[in-house]
Amino acid sequence: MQNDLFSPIAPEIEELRPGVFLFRSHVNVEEFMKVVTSTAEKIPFRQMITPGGKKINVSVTSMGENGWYSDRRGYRYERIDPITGNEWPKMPKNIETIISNAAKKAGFEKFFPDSCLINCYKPGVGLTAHVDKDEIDFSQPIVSVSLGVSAVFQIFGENRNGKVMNIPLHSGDLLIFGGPARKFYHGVRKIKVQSHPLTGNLRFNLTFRRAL
Ligand code: MD3
Ligand code: FE
Repeated sequence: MQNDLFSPIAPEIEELRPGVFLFRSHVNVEEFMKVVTSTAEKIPFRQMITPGGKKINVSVTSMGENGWYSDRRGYRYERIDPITGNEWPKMPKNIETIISNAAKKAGFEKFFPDSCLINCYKPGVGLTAHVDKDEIDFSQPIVSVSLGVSAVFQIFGENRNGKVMNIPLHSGDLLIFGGPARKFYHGVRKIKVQSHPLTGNLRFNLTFRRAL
């Protein structure tokens, strides 16, 4: 792991709260960005509409067997992209292996993601506090990978009006939410104007999930 080069005795994983595991600078950013680019070439980033009719600030696309989708009919996972009528791009095996191996290290032995939601943040865009509850099995964790410019990620806990934990996330960081944390409220503060050699002023976040 990259971390070992700089601090051999530092633990590779930090458990921030029960069920929240942070792996700093864990992934090869160039390798993951290639997958983001090739996915977006097939299914472009787009802003979805909430069931209430509001446009979501974050632009999204998906890869894997199932893609997250939202419109006036609700939040859900779809096997076929309703816009292009095509299957979502495949999740590369090597990427899936990196993710499931990280999950194993956090104690999730059988995590086989069938969906990866890719979020794109422009400066000024954030995510308000929410819970991810469109997936069937909450015993499965969610594994997140951050790419590009940095963000402040927020963990609220069981309800959104408790004490907030602010966690800076940088390119290459991998975060796992499982167990009690799987149903925590969380969000992302508005992205500041910054620059990254591979993404310009953008931040990408990949969330690997067992959807169905
Ligand atoms: C905690 N994405 O896509 S990733 C999302 O940085 C989402 O784009 C954020 O929240 C982002 O739904 C945060 C970390 C994350 C992902 C899923 C979670 C934290 C989570 C599910 C449950 C609890
Ligand atoms: Fe979320």
